[in-house]
Amino acid sequence: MKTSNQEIAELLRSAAAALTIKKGNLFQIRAYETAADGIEHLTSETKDYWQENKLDQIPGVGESIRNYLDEYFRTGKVKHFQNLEAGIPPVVFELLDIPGVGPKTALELAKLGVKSRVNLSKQLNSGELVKKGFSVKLASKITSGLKEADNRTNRMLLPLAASQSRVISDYLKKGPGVVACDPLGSLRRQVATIGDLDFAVASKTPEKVVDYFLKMPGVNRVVSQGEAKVTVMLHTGLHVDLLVGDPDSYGALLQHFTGSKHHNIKLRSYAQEKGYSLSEYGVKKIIGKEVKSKNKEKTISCKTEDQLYKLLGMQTPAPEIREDRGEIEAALRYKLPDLIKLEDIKGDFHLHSNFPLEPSHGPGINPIEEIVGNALALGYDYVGISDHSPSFTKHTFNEIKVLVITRNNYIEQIKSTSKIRVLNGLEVDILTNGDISVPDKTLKTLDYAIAGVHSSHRMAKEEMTKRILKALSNPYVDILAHPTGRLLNERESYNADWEEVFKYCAKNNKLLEIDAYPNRLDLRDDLVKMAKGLGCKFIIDTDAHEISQMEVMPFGIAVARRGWVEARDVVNTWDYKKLAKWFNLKS
Ligand code: DGT
Ligand code: CA
Ligand code: CA
Repeated sequence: MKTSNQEIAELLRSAAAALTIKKGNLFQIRAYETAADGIEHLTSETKDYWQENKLDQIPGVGESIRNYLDEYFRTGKVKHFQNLEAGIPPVVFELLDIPGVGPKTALELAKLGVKSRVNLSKQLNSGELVKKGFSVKLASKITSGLKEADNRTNRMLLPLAASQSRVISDYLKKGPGVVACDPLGSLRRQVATIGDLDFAVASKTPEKVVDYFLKMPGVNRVVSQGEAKVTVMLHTGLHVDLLVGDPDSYGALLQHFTGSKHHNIKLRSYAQEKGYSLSEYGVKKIIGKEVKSKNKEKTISCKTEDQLYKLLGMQTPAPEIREDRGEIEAALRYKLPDLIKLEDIKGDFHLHSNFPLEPSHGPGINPIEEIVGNALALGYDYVGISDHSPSFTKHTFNEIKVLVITRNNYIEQIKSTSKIRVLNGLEVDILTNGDISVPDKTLKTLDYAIAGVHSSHRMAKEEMTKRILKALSNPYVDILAHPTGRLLNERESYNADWEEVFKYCAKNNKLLEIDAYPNRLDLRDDLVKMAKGLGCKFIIDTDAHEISQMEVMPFGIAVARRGWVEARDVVNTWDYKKLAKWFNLKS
């Protein structure tokens, strides 16, 4: 039975597609899609929720879907879904996964004789589909969609990886003779997506720890096994690597298994020049041309990572920056950056409320007062509300103005009674020609504006660069929202000349947003580092549409740290006075 969250989400999406094709109830279709989204973003497995009788805690899953999920976990199928899908060629469901292919297009492709994804690709390349009457424009859209799908890796997002890893660590820590246990690899480096989980354990009895690990609930099969190391696959399909090492050399094991591979390779060759040999088993002194001896006495004790780096005459780089992007050189000069920490954050600026603004994109679900209350509970000094602006296509400029002014007045009232500073912002759209979806005279009434690309992501690089630069040239735009627009495992980054955009931002005091939402994190760490190098300032915020999502801030901090960002580079670590000056607000 397929039980990963991804697979359950697909099950629901297929049902939604079948309903769409059969012209079913729109609310029901939406309900399946919402449930699929909720499940995809869970930090635990749906099956665990089911086993613990907690399906009702999954956001977006109502009673009827709960019953279907229950039937699925009990019997491996959902009768109702099978009935819905009856009569629809199976290839339709296979094609739905391709960006740009919806249920109706998939059905049309099936009717035109497409047999599989591979066959679709063939018929597109040979021009056969278009000859059969398929739209040229759609054909080209699907061709790029297929390319995008091929590049997808389906790596796990950080929140799920972190919560799975906690369960495994908790288990391992109770193992026989376990002195310490740490999750390492890309999770410790806080990479936005995780391939597999890696654990190190310090113990004098490695065989016993390996045996114990193999008995962990959820282990499906052993992929490979040695005396002190083992790789297993869980029922969810996830791979887990375990390495057990001597507590005296645990620092070397931590260092090795944290990686990254490139960092390790560089560090090892540097160590060699200094006369040391590094490995997961420990640090050894090289005498002459050879590692002096394999026996244990010659191994240099190295209980912590700090000892290892100190031995090599350098600072310990934070795990997040161990990517061979200059950190070894900086560590040798004792010039590592003082990376930003979660505690440095004094407020969140990208938050959506349920204020009736008739917005262009999804509103939030909480009233502004609740968001402000939650910001206070999180210990913030200030909070900015940034609803999507009123829909540009459905309103005249004058109507937009009236809606915004109504909201301004409402927020003014909240400002006057709130215990923390409240800022009145909007998230506005960067239209295809670079114009902003809200007129200047209305933008002027706000404390700040975040501008983002929310449509036509597929523009050519030069055009997109021009579009963004034009938007940023608007004097009332303060922040470039979620640059690159990627959605992890879903949508690729859009193309732009980032160097040009960043130079413009640095020169004109435009902030770059690091959107902490875990499937976005779309100002990627490599771009953050480049922007920082060019002198840009940042704002890290959560893009929360529900107050519990305000807790995703650590993922944004992780990206910032991976991009070498210090607290002083991030405006929402500043005190209100300095911040007010930046945004030209009354202090
Ligand atoms: P992932 O799992 O794809 O998200 O990325 P990582 O970094 O967790 O990679 P993984 O699980 O293959 O290996 C964990 C760590 O083990 C890696 O960060 C560094 C170390 N390592 C793995 N392969 C090599 C290697 O070929 N050479 C060196 N020096 N270290 C390696
Ligand atoms: Ca890994
Ligand atoms: Ca691994």
